[in-house]
Amino acid sequence: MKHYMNPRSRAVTTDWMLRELDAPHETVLIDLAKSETRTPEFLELNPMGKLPTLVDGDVVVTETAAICAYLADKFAEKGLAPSPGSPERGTYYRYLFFPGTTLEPLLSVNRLDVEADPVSMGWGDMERGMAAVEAMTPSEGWAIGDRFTAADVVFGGTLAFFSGFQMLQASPKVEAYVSRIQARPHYQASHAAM
Ligand SMILES: N[C@@H](CCC(=O)N[C@@H](CS)C(=O)NCC(=O)O)C(=O)O
Repeated sequence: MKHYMNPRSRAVTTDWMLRELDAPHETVLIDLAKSETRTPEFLELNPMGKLPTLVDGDVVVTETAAICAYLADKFAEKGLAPSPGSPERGTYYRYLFFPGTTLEPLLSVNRLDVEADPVSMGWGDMERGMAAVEAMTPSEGWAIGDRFTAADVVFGGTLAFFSGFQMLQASPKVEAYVSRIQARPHYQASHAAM
C-alpha cells in the first residue's frame, strides 16, 4: 500500500490509523507548497488533488474517513471495527460519517461571515452541531464502548484537530475525550511533525 501524505495535513489521521494497525505500507511524502497534488499523475489518482490518498494495488481510496474504514476492515483481525451486521456497526458508521459530512462543513462555514440556511444546509447550525458533539462524546472510554476503534480515529481526531485551531469550544467532557485521544502513543507519533 502507498500512503500519500504530508505531516501538516489531514493525512496525519490516516497515518495515525496505519500506526494503530501496524499496517505495512510505503509513505509517499507530498509537498503541498510545491503543488505536488496538482500534477497529472497525482490527479489521475485523486481528481480532488487532496491528501490523504491511499493506493492498495488497483484500489484507490480517498477521503480520510473512507481510508480509515477501509483499513479497519482490511486488517479486521486488529479489532478496530465492529463486525459488519452487528448493532455496533450502525453506531460506528455514525461516528465515521458525522465528522466529514456535518461537523467539518459546519465549523468551516461558521468561521466565515456568511448567511446560511441551517434547515436546508446538511450541517445545520452551531447550536445543534455542538449538542450532537456533546451527546456523541463518550464520558469515558471510546466512541462505541470500551473498545478503541476507527470511529475514535475519525471522530476523536476531528475534535482534536478543530479544538487545536480554536474552531470548536470544547466542553469539559469533550476536552477529556480529546485528552484520551491525544494520550495514545500512535496519535503522538503521527502528530509529532505537525
Ligand atoms: N475531505 C477530504 C479533505 C482533504 C483535504 O482537504 N486535504 C488538504 C490538506 S489537509 C489538501 O490536500 N489540500 C491540498 C489542496 O487542496 O490542494 C478528507 O477528509 O480527506
